[in-house]
Amino acid sequence: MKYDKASKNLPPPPQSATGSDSSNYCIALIRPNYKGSDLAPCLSLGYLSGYLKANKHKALIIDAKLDELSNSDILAILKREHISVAGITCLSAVASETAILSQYLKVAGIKVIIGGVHPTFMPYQMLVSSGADYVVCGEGEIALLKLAENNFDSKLPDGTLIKGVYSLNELEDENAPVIRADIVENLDDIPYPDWEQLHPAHSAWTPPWFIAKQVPVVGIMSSRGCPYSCKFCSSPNFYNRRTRMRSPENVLGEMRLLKEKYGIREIKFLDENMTSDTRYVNDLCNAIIKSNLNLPLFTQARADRLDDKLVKTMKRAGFYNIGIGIESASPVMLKNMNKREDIDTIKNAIKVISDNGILVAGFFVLGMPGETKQTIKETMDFIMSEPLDLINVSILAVLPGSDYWSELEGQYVRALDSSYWSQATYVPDGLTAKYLVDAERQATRKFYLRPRIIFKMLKYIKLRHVRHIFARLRSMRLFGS
Ligand code: B12
Ligand code: SF4
Repeated sequence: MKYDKASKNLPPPPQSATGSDSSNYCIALIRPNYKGSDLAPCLSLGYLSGYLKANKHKALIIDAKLDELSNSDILAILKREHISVAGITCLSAVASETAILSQYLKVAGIKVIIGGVHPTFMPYQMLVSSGADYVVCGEGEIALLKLAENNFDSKLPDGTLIKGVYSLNELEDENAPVIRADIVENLDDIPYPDWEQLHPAHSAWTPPWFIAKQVPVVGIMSSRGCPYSCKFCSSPNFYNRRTRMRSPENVLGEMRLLKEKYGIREIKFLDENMTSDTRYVNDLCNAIIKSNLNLPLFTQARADRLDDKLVKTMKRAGFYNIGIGIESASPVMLKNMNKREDIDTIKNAIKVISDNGILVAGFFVLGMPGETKQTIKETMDFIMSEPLDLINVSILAVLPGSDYWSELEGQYVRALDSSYWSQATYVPDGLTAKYLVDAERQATRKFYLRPRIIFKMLKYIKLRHVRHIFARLRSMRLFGS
């Protein structure tokens, strides 16, 4: 069922509010509203809803960010649909919005369960700040289904607790050990995300950098996890440095569904590190080529997991844009952050992608431990001299779950409010926060304010994204302060 946000003209509530009516939702799965210009379908909620549905439980997805809903709008929907349990998804960047929403729903007597990357790494703090009944640590499919089957109580009839589900009764303080929820080992056993409720063709979805060959564009994932250990990244600790892949047929089935049922015209692979298994990507690309789906594709990959042969196959499959996490052009910095790549490998990957006529996007992070004016200059020179088509330069945000979170403890401000993601909260010795912010702005401006780049970008900008573009450009410090 779909609610109509604009008119608040909600569908009539189900006949029975007792839970016995099979059409009743057992839970609302919610993405809180937050400020920010990038917008992608919330796959977490889609996967959880799809998994519940396949196991005969019905969830209502409420994407408060997409539909610009306030907390009282969310509560109104819950009341009208007679839903008494809310599952909220939470990234660290929305920890405070999540806590406020949870407190609001608790006052109205709603049971609240919070899952996602942030509560996985900060379960105690999340429970305290939000007043939620439970947090779920790790991947949520199995734990949430068990909760649904057990009337949303973590205590099972045999007296044991559902694995990975915690209340304040089990956690004494922030150092209390937690174990993660059980995972579905074979990703093909997880149904496709509940695309019906994610509204994949919605005009508000924005591709990174707002460039697309075709619209509508959405993101999917062919794998979960990454075997590397970059110190600034939280994924290695979330997935325990393991990668699980869906079969090429399974991925292709989802791509076909998105194209044929929902009219999707372009797909972004959101995998942490799509090419970690090059044989797999090769097989997937060959399956895509054979399928004649003809969808433009883009993704992110590690430089050391790309060679000319693979890039050529990726191009034939439809990849027209490949992003690389370059982070820094300084060998010292690459070593410090445990990137396990050298600068020649990175340069070679840029050349291979570019020579094959594919757009190359580079991601850079300034301000990691050891950064100096000299290493920043090396990165800036690199940005201006390499054949990159797009860049994203950001300042290190020390992420819960990343190695730096514990390694740098006491040396950065753990505020996690909205300023955390745009300001320098960790400042390496010898630099200032202002220096980092200025360097970020300067690198972005110098790169983008060139005719070659502007004309190239204009080719890919779609009308439907224009209203988001200025906010994004401001957040990239392309203009404004
Ligand atoms: C798509 C994406 C986005 C999208 C939207 C994400 C969203 N969900 O709202 C956009 C582009 C908007 C985005 C923005 C940002 N992102 Co982002 N993004 C991703 C990406 C590439 C995929 C996320 C995804 O769909 N995963 C697939 C799903 C299935 O996994 P999942 O979300 O973890 O969900 C599972 C569990 O966590 C759990 N779960 C999740 N929610 C719930 C809820 C309940 C009730 C339960 C029981 C369980 C549960 O069950 C799910 C299924 O197993 C990830 C990297 C990655 N590959 O995961 C980064 C990632 C999530 N992003 C990250 C970051 C840092 C950001 C930004 C801060 C970047 C920035 N500086 O602006 C912003 C923050 C935006 C915001 N305010 O929320 C970090 C998060 C780290 C952290 N500690 O929070 C990640 C992990 C990248 C990384 N490795 O560092 N992002
Ligand atoms: S930054 Fe990329 S390669 Fe490094 S650990 Fe994270 S996902 Fe893996």
